[in-house]
Amino acid sequence: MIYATKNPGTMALPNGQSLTFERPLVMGIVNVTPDSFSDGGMFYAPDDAIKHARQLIADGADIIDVGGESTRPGSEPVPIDDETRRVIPVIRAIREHSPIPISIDTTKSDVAEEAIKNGATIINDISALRFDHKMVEVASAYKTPVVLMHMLGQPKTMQEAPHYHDCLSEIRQFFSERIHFCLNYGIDKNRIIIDPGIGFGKRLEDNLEILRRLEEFRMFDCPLLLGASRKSFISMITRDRHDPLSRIGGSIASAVLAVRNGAHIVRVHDVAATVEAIKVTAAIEGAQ
Ligand code: 7PJ
Repeated sequence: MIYATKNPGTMALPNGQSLTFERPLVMGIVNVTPDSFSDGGMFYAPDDAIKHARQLIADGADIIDVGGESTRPGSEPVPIDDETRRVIPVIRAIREHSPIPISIDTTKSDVAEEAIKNGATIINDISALRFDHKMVEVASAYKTPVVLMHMLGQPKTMQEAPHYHDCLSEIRQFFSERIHFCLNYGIDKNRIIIDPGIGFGKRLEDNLEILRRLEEFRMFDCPLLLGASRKSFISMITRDRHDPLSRIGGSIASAVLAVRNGAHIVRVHDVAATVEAIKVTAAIEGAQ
């Protein structure tokens, strides 16, 4: 088992807190979107999203990821004002309730900046700072860690026949380029988290290969984040009726395997079950 403890490290957050990678961290997802495919927009109303966030914190989340733009395959971009209006009340309410680190899942610099001003301390950008050229300036100015996620194409079209010569080496190439980009703009290497982007312009075989060979991404010496929770590749294996709520078993299996293969952070919907699965796996394997 490749535990994060073999390469312990901490990552400073702009508010004086830090993330410590002595054990795998669980990032709980709070969607504030009317069209999120995995929970059917169940948490659209800010009050519901806030309640949900509190539950995830009670369930043992280490980070709360707040997102106001659905990035499911085929989804349309959301105007900046709408996205801001969705996420800010939720971020403020979480911050009033708890000191838990909050990441803002957005590709827009204005949304990220407002989120940071209201208590977010991590930028989670599925475009790896490519879609908005000002994002890198915000990250650099506020000294927030950034999650650089790999995506082939754009959310609207990414699942239309994605193709790779060599998926793993192309993603590694991408990380190398994006890490250099960040360094050139004054972002500290120790504020960079990388994520191969399960489901973002990937075929089933690509997703499986990424999970199987996740360890290879540790060559960058950056914490590794993985998000497989309730994603559609699970249904392709289980051939269920594409009810995302039935993907829990597959999500847990993916999270446990991701940790075993070197992930420092797993991004999940089902925090309680994931925390339990990771603890039990670790105990069996003698890590705690
Ligand atoms: C991811 C994400 C992911 C990171 C989404 C969904 C789609 N951010 N935002 N990694 N996925 N870093 O939750 O299914 O995999 S939105």
